[in-house]
Amino acid sequence: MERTLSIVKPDGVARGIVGEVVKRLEADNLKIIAMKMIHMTKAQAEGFYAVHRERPFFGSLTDFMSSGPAVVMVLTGENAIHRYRELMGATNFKEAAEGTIRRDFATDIEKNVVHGSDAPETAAFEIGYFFNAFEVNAR
Ligand code: FUP
Repeated sequence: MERTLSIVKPDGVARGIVGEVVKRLEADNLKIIAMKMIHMTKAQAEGFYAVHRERPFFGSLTDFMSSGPAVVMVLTGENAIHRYRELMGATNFKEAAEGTIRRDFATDIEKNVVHGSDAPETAAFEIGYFFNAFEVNAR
């Protein structure tokens, strides 16, 4: 069983598509074992996306991620990291496969509705960034 961190980003929350994202991941048999709504500060968004700090889009991305509430979830399932990224679709919604969350709902390469961890090491960092052990319901 693998774990991954999912975020419904501020654009997804503002547009009322949290339920749609949850419906799709549950329909794919990914299980939610932790979930909460947060509103990141700019500094918290910078910490989360620290790997991108040298990229030209870092300032804009962290402004966006701290612009409103987001829903963070821990998902579990076999091959959960890859399976959730398949549901999300490519970073650039224009390249995302048909039927993916980003293809159906993203409006912009930055405002692309959802985040999902891309590897076991990043998943562990990202889950620990938002949740402590008592908040993750592993039993
Ligand atoms: P992903 O793992 O699909 O979320 O993509 P990345 O980790 O490569 O990028 C993180 C976020 O940075 C993306 F969700 C959107 C944003 N981004 C841009 O705004 N411009 C870019 O050119 C690339 C990424």
